[in-house]
Amino acid sequence: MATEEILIPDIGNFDSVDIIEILINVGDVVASDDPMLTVESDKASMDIPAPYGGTIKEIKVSIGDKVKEGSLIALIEKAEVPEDKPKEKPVLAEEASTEVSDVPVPTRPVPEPPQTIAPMDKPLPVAESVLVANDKISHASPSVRKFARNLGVNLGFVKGSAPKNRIVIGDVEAYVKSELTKPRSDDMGTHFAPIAMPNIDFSQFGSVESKPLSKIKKISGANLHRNWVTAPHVTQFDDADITDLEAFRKSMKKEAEKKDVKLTLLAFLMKACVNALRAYPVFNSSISPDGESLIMKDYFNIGFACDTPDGLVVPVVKDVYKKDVLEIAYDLGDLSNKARERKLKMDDMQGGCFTISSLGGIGGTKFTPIINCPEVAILGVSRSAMQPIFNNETQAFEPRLILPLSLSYDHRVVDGADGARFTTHLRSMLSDVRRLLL
Ligand code: CAO
Repeated sequence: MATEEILIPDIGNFDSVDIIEILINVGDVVASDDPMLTVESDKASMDIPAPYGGTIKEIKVSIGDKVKEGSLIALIEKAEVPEDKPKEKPVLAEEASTEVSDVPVPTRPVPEPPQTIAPMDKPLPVAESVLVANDKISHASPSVRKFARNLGVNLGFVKGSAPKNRIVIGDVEAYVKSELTKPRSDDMGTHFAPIAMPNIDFSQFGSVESKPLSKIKKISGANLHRNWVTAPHVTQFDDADITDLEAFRKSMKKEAEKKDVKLTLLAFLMKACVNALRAYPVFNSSISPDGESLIMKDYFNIGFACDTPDGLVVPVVKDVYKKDVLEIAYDLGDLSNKARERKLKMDDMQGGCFTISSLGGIGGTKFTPIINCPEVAILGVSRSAMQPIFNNETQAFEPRLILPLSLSYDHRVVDGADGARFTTHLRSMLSDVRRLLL
């Protein structure tokens, strides 16, 4: 097979142009018309195509060299295939914009490129690409544009490393690599992607041990993270005077025990929450999957966060509205036992409308619970404590048992005013046991 010289072809009215990129390596097998080099004048860039197919034996130029028509580029071992198409003269990018540009030049003003990154798996539609990737913003040769276009990369987002910020193939590859290593999220099209967590070797600071996460922790962790980033949370705090309620509960405890029921505060809280959900039905709703409407629920199933040795689970007490406090307390005890013995069935954890997370048996004054989406609100309950409360009628401080409430709600669905109305309603229910049990 013959070794042939490849020369710079007729490049029009240019005496000399700079080589800005070499797209071939020794040993590469190229086909006729494959781009070999990119050259640039002071006005535009162009690719120099291979005149015929074959194997590159030697490269005779370097980046930065000045070349003109007839300059020797490379030696090629010509493949023995018939030439089937006539050679075309290479054209400067500015002379042939439709061939060399990956997008049409916009006819409307071009805004600044957006700061967010276009997801790699969903290339921008052409109309959007036009806004950010055009010759005014990204400076790249036709072959680089073609390469980027094949990968769905919007050049408006790629930083050029060559002189005059020109984008070369390596820049596109580096951009793709950096995008692929970023954490991804498919969160309702918000393109929210937090920066990667640093990978720290903690053993450099002291002795460490690696413990695998339980299955429950992995599942609940993923759900909590999704809910946290999906629903804009607001937490409304309030205090309820439960002095009378606690006195009543304690007076009923023995009677409940005879029926094998532990009458806990949580049962009363469930009753109060259903009363508030009926008064403010928006709290008993979910956003439809398309985000266009609210699904209002006519049933009242209340979930409760339950701490187990394996992690957090949320069993659901069904039809709370139709049950009295003893029945609710019975269900609570039954579900809590099942949760701790890992005997909960799928059905025991489905169908919730609203959740209560009670840390009162443990301690703490206030906390901000994460909504159990697609529910739209959750009530956090902290430890009750005796406090001196001023009585306007007697004009004196009185010791009262105060229960701290923390209501987190999804601000896409619930307004702040309704959040405050809901907790006000709750506290009035909890402060007046007669109304609660009506
Ligand atoms: N203030 C003061 N004392 C409280 C209280 C409160 N708000 N709530 C409960 N207590 C007391 C109770 O009076 C009870 O004492 P008695 O037996 O004398 O009545 C004691 O604490 C233990 O209560 P309990 O925890 O057994 O019962 P409960 O109904 O209050 O709670 C359950 C049940 C399942 C909610 C609870 O066991 C639990 O798992 N809590 C943790 C929930 C959790 O992890 N939430 C965080 C989720 S977000 O990460």
